[in-house]
Amino acid sequence: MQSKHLLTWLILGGLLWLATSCRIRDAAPEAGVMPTPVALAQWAISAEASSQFGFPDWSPNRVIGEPQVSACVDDPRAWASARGTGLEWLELYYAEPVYATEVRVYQTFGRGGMARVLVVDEDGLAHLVWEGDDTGPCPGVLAVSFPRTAFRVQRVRLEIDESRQGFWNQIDAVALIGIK
Ligand SMILES: [Ca+2]
Repeated sequence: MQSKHLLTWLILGGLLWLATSCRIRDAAPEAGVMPTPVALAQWAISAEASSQFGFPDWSPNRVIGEPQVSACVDDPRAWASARGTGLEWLELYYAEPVYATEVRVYQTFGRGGMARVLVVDEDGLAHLVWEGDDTGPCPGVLAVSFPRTAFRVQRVRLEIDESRQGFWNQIDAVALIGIK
């Protein structure tokens, strides 16, 4: 008789446990399975430009890595174009592809020529994320924030119109921020 009762209680307990665990699973599908997004800030690992004032000083290689210049000054550790008077571009490459949310351009001389910022998807298509007049102080950072891209980004393109100020717009470093 006692063992019969025990069996009944065990069956009831088992059913209750099943019902509870099913409810938990329904309420939180995939819980604990989704990978945690990781925000990543990167410095460029290589760079190319439309022109360069010199090599290796003032070349696009001088935009690789973290910022080095802390004043508004002509400094060979930043990129400078050959002429400082016309349309130029600078392209930066990054180690990790990310769903991009921000680009930061560290400018250390003659700020005012930045015209467009684009992020490039994995098919090589460039997407405009900023266009305008860059009126911030020198030295200073143009920080461009935008909704997280639906595609992964490993390359940033800057378009610079140096006819705006008729002078060199030197760039020391460029950061790409996004979700890995
Ligand atoms: Ca630099």
